[in-house]
Amino acid sequence: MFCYQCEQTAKGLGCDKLGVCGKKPEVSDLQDLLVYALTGLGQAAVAAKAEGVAVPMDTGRFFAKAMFSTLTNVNFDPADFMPLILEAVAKRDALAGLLKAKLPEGPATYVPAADLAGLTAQGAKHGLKDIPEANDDIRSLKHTLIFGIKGVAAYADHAAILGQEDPAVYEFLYDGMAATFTTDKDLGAWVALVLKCGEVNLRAMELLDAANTGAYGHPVPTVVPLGHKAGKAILVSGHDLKDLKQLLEQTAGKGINIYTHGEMLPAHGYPELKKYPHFYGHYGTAWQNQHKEFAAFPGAILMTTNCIQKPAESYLGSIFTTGLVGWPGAVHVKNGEFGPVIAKALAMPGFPADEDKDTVMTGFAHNAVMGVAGPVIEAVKAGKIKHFFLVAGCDGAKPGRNYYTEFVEKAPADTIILTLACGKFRFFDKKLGDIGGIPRLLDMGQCNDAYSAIQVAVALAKAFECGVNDLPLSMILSWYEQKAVAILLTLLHLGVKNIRLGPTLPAFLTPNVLNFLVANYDIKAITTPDEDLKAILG
Ligand code: SF4
Ligand code: SF3
Repeated sequence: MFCYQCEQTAKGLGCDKLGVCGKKPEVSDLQDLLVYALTGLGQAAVAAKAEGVAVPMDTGRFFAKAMFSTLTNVNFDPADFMPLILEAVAKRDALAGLLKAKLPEGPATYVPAADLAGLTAQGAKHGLKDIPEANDDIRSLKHTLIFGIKGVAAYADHAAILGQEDPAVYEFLYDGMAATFTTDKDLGAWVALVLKCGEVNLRAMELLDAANTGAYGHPVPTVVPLGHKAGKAILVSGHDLKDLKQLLEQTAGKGINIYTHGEMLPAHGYPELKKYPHFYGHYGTAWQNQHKEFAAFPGAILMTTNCIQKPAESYLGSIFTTGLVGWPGAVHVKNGEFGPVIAKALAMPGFPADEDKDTVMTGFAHNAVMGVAGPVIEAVKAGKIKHFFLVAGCDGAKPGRNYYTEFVEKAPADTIILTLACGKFRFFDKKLGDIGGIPRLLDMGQCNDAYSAIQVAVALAKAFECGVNDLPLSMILSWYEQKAVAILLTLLHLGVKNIRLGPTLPAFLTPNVLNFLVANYDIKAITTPDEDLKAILG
């Protein structure tokens, strides 16, 4: 195995014996083989386009789903990868059968082994390091593209689940993956392709925004309790709002309260979700604290997407996976078929008594923020708001991530903090007060709601008749997995400069690629909150 797609990669170089995330070599090799098989499907789709043969929409949907299953902390179950590999090859062959051209040797002609052990052995020969490329910098960009595509695929899959699709997004997934096996592009062409991935990700996030708001309404500012009510309980984690909606429907009137965990927190702001009286509050913090927090939860737990960690024995029997998520030994239920989760919750003790704790606010997505754009612009003009910080991105286990807590604590009282994704759990319950009625801490949503932050930045730039880079706005980002890679590429595609990124820079960027980003985008690594605040605010 060799994997360095996420921020916690071993020694900042790569996991080659066992993933720091818990991914075993077998799963890593099978994921590599799935990516290889999908590259072959991508090559067939590119050839089909050249011959004017239409690629079925469901091929794109499958491609996104399969790619998403290789993202960090999604699926750790070797058995789940065999059907995906076989389906990728079957779809490739179905397409190839319609073509006049002969497909090139390699991923497009690969024949899968008959069993899991054989597939694993094949996967060991088709890893990231086996992609044909002699130039280190281009290899770095090829890997960046693959990781960015995993992020795009994740958002495209989420959007497709709610019926929002764009064939142009799927086409890019094919083109991009097929390109990783070409050797005729120079460095400049590779930079352009990686930025194009950011452009396509913006479209995928736009589709997902339309999907979520179309199905459940525009989020509204909402107070979310962090305590609990006496009674049976189910905890829902991950990003998939449809799973949550179906669970809310299926538990109505059953005496079970539903709590969100991690990236599901912003779901409380959606009108069509918040209307359920048994959709009560939020429990716990970010994904890396599962062991402690899940062990103490007295009900069933449902993981709808990333990030799952190895379940502790104490709650292996009460954690359920759905959709693309898998952990060997944890019960998997089909999307929407939550009977076993409900039965488990009813059999478990639940919370013995009410407990009032603090509350937090969410629901400041683009529609809600645009609704107060007038007062915000006035406050900026009057000098009451001096600066906006987008402190956003993933959380993780590294101690260096305290930077983000401290940064928010130290940001002056005349600044506003916009946040999104699970990195917010470092500071989401801080009482930062308000500026003339505008809360200083605005939770815009999940990681994909970076789309909201972009919409707001563009609207502010329009109001002040300047470019986004000229706004009193700084982006302080934390990354962990490949959705964050895709978002970063979107921001670069939009020409956003001066991004501060941490806690460490991606291992897959060579010094030359990094220098290019520094020279063209002034992207920098975080230093200390004091130094960075001083540099930004002068
Ligand atoms: Fe290592 Fe991250 Fe890959 Fe897991 S996903 S194997 S932690 S680089
Ligand atoms: Fe978090 Fe996994 Fe990235 Fe959606 S839940 S942001 S890390």
